[in-house]
Amino acid sequence: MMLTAVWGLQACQPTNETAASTPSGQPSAVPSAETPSPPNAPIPVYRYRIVNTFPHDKNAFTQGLEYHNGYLYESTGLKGESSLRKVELRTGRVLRIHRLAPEYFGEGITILGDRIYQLTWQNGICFVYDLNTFRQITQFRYYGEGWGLTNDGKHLIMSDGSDTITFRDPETFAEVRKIRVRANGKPVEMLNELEYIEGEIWANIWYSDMIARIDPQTGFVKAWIDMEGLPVPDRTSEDVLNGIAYDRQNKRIFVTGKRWSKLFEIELVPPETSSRKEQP
Ligand SMILES: [Ca+2]
Repeated sequence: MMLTAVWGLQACQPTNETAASTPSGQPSAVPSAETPSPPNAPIPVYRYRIVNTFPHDKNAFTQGLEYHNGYLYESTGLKGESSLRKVELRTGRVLRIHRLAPEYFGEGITILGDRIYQLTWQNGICFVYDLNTFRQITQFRYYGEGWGLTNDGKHLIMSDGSDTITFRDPETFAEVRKIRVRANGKPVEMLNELEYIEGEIWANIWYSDMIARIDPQTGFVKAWIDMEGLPVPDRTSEDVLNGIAYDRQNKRIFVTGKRWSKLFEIELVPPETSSRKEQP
């Protein structure tokens, strides 16, 4: 029933609705992707080009990444090692750090206004900090797991490891709406770290090198980005891609992963017309 309702929703929309929400006429590292139509049309797979490589703390078990006013903000996980950090992009140097109490496992972060929101994995708590001091302002409780977090300027946008993304009120953390993420009608689960980029939700898929570009209205995957092949030294199977950040002013995309010694600025490479992939 849910699926029927979702398909019906798309059928009622003009085909260029999502493209129209993306600013046009300016150079961008993010070529706009239209939702494939009809819904079973092949989903384009983008590749990437490395523009810059920066140092990244090899000990950071990255669970959240965001760019704000010239700096990276990062959340790290694992009990006893979880933290919130302000990081200098060029050097990877940690300029400010708040360590979580050892019972908490840090997850996604996002900045809205002058607040930083930080999820925890299975603690059911979202911490809220002052952006400049990292002093805790308040905290919210939620049911279920916390994985990725971003925002669209109005709502917090949260993943929990399933195929569902939840929009929440930043003042109360109350649920506003949910979307179920689908690629050619199939659920896309393990949605992890998130970033809101030019009117799309980008989600890296846990334990894969794929990023989904998701329509925030329908939940449809408009495109994939295949990140396989990033040159990360000494990478183990646990050290997965898990960090997307976007510099809106300069349209720069950054990616990193758990315990990666490098952070990459990338540009997207549009797919060859013959290059198609159904699932990560
Ligand atoms: Ca992010």
